[in-house]
Amino acid sequence: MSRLIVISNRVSAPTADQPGAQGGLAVALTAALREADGIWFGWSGETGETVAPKFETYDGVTSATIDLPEQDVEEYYDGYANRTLWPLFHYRLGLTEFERDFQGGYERVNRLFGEFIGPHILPDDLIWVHDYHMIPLGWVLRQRGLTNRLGFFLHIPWPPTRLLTALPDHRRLVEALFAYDVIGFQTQEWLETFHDYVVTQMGGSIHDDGSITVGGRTICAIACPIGIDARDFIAGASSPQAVATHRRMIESSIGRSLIIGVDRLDYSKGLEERFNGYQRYLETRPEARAAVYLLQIAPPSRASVQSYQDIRAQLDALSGRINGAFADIDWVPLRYVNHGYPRDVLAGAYRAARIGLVTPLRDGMNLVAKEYVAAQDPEDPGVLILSRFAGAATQLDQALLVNPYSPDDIADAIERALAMSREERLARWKPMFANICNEDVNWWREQFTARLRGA
Ligand code: ADQ
Repeated sequence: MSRLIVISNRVSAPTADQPGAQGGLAVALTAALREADGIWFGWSGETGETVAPKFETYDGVTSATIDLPEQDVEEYYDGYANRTLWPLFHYRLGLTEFERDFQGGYERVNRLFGEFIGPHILPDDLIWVHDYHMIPLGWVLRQRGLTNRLGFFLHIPWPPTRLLTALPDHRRLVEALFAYDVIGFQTQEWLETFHDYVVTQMGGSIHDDGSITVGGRTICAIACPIGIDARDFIAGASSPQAVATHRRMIESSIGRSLIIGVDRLDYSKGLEERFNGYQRYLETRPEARAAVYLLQIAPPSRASVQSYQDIRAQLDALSGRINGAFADIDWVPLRYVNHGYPRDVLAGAYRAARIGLVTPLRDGMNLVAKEYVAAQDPEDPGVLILSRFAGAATQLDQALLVNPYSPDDIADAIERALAMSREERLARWKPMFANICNEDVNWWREQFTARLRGA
């Protein structure tokens, strides 16, 4: 059996320092790495001179990390990845920064990865590269003479052609993708927007079997939605920590319905729009006001980037205004919390919530929506309100789908969810739950690696 080599910006395999599993993706990939005697390569998260990778084997899984010089972190990670590609790929042209230095740093770091990883790859290793930080890496590895099977999975949306063409050197970035044998997108929609670029900008052709030819090169591009580790999450929802959290939430709710939001603090998650929608609900339904409250958990991310500092300040102000306008001596309409929680605590909180409010403006998939569904009580499930612009909406189409830009749409959905009969809640939840169990993270991994092995 071939070894599997996973390469991503950060490595989340368990280590002696952090023995706990680091989320569903890490669990699925570490299981595959353990089975295939593989290695997970990535940036250590530390700045410093780049020297040979630091290898560590823990619990049957080997990780290998390199440090990056400060300038590289600024230009590659804070710069091109987080200030250019992330906003552009989430349709936020106004937030996208176009700096030649960022692109230079991005390509330099990808070459650096190739240089340090290349010597550790054996001829029949399968290589699976993840996400927008590492698009050119396949091309770099080919330049070094590698003929291995190479796969790439994009966790975020693929932007419409007209947006992408605003990126200087966009064609160079897309051409680099043709070094891979298999490219995976979260949904059919992102796959189709990729097709559109290939046909209109590169003169490529799409074949009936889904393969794509540009020039003399044919590769395979697929839609392959990521799932959660459903079995583990469901078990976590009955763990002592989850049960204790559930009890704590119910007690502190004193009979009011809990609406929950859980997101990294990121402008793509539509938090401001969500708060506006909730505010619209409170304004327009004064009689129902004190029967609900919203708990928004949003740990800060990418705090060194200005647009993230801005969104944080805006949310602080908006949450203050909502509470100032509507709170009473015994009721606060919005509990806004800026830190992370262990998975089982989240599971308990999801289960206590009558509504899961997941309203990103654009999201490759959105795993929180799936976690909310997985954590529900099968006898008395809550209602998922989901943005139609999240990749998850294609699988979870029994949710109440909303336009996250419309405060009225969000307010109406909250009203409808609160009034929904148990019968309708069950009828909506069951197929979503079945989907989450069937198309879980292991299913996703197997779909992708089967194509990578076989194509
Ligand atoms: P993210 O943008 O990070 O992922 P998401 O899919 O929602 O978004 O995953 C977030 C994860 O972080 C979830 O597992 C959630 O439980 C966890 N999390 C969020 N807030 C937390 C908190 N306060 N405490 C603890 N955990 C918290 C990117 C893409 C997504 C895509 C994923 C996977 O942007 O579209 O779904 O990759 O491919």
